[in-house]
Amino acid sequence: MDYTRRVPKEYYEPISDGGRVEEITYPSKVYCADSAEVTKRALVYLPKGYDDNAEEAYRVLYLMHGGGGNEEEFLYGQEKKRELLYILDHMIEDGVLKPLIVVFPSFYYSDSQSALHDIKEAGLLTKFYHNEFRNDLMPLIDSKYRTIADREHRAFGGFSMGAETTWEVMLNCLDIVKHYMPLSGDCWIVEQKGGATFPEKTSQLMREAVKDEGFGDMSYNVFAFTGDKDIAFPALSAQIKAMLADGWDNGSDKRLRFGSWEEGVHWYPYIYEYIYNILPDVF
Ligand code: FER
Repeated sequence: MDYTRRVPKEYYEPISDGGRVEEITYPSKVYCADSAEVTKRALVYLPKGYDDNAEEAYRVLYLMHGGGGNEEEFLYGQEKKRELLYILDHMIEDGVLKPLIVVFPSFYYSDSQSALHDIKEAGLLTKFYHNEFRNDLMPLIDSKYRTIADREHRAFGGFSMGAETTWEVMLNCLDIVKHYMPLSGDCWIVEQKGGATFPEKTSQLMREAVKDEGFGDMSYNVFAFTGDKDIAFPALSAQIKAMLADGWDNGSDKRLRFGSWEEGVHWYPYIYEYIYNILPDVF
């Protein structure tokens, strides 16, 4: 499969009747610390036609921002001209992508301001995020929207610290999510950037985590992508190499694919290119 196509230029411009974005808020807890109650916010992309087809149910992609970001970053980030929203609209309009729901949550919460600039604190939030996903966000999405509510039709992806979140969700939620899209970020189960410092140990601990949760036999589908000039390249590529040597890809029901984009750096416009290329094959 060719994953090196460029997002067509016109995809960065809005279409006249694309999807829409809703805001949701929901009760959650500070799972990484004292379990205090907090209100969280997420944005939900509903594809064109969602309101007309009362019978149709949709697949759901959860997409997590990177360090210092928030639930708006993927859609209304600094690179305003390159909004992912338009790209999704165009892909669906052109039949490249089946209509789907995309949920944009955040691992930060209202009192976690210091974690915006402290990568270690952010790492705690990403490590524990899977609890919020399983207990609070996913049930809400499945009750509020017309979703196909099974693991085959759920994907979780993210950029940088959102990729760290993605790996942690994989280790803890394989029973409810089959597809993963960690983009430009490694798994910090051993330590920060442990994919680079301890690739074999990272793979081994990941395997043990999956086994401990009773997920040892479950199928999965992982698309890990980054750029060859990305600051996450050394960590992610070393981790994937160790995982492949460790048998994480069996070629059929356990799939782990790695992609590296020429000249790609650690920023959203490249992430959009990866999503454009791989999303049609993720589900
Ligand atoms: C990585 C490289 C960089 C990574 C995260 C970062 C989770 C994040 C950097 C930052 O937010 O400053 O491999 O993996």
